[in-house]
Amino acid sequence: MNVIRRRGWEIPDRLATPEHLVFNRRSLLTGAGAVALMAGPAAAQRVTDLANMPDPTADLYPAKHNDKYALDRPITDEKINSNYNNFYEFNSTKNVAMQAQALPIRPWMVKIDGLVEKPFEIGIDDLIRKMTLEERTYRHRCVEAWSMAIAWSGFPFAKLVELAKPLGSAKYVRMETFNNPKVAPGLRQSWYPWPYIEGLTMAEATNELTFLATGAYGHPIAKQMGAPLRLAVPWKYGFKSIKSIVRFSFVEERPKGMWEKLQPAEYGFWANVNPKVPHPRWSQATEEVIGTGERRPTQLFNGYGDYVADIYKGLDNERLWA
Ligand SMILES: Nc1nc2c(c(=O)[nH]1)N[C@H]1C(S)=C(S)[C@@H](COP(=O)(O)O)O[C@H]1N2
Ligand SMILES: [Mo]
Repeated sequence: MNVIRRRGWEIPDRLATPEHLVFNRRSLLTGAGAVALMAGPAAAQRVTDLANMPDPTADLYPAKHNDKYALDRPITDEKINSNYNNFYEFNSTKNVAMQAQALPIRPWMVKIDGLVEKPFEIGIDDLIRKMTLEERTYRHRCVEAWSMAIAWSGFPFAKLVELAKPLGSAKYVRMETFNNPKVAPGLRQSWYPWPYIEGLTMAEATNELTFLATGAYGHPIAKQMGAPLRLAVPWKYGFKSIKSIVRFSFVEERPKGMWEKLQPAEYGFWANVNPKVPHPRWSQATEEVIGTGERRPTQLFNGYGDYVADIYKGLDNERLWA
């Protein structure tokens, strides 16, 4: 007999599909949306409790480690990493961890559309269970000249492309973050051109380094780090690694990211790391390694040139670096 061991919090199979029906009920009862409307320390405690609510995919972590992408430095301490984040949907300081707990991450539908054989929507748990999760360590470099090293869990973006079945006419993937001003106050600040959008060429999207993270530090990814699904492109400045993705569209035209719309002279489409090309307002030559007090020289393509330099051959007329 096939005995399936189930932890107390796991939902029985008969309830597991369709995902959105199960979780709708749950989110009505305990949803972070409701919590966000409460105030005071009790609400803060509830928010923390919700953040610690068991994740339906928790059994998949820690994922098998892939040691191909070894680091030249220690992994950034998890406490430091999860308390120094950029997530402008919540606020524009690095101190967003607490506020980000108000984001409800179930149900979470991911839409795949545009130039594909057949557009579809898929629940995040169904999507994750179609993939084989692995763990990889990457270094990331923010355009603001700080860096971190992280152990992500997730799957190669190329696997999502396989699932999406794009048409030959697709040249770019456009990604979009959730846009619910009720849970994320930054989204009410109308001077930002929300929603957060980012884009990659098909060659970038299918490069072996391009990774969709569902976890970090051996468990499901924290909300402030972009739960439940976040991009990781370590050779580009941090703003390309879009968080909390709800939609992947395969398109012919180059997508314009939120930062590019806001400030095109400073933030372009390519945004590959290059220590020799300064940001209009500061040098990119070195980086502060968060949590260590150390400054290090920044490397071309953030040190990942062996994997990605070929993508950019023949693109000399493009502004590849910022
Ligand atoms: N949706 C969304 N994605 C985002 C951001 C954001 O504000 N909103 N900030 C970006 C920037 S500038 C960086 S450096 C990284 C930060 O990721 P971390 O907080 O996990 O270190 O997320 C990127 N992805
Ligand atoms: Mo960044």
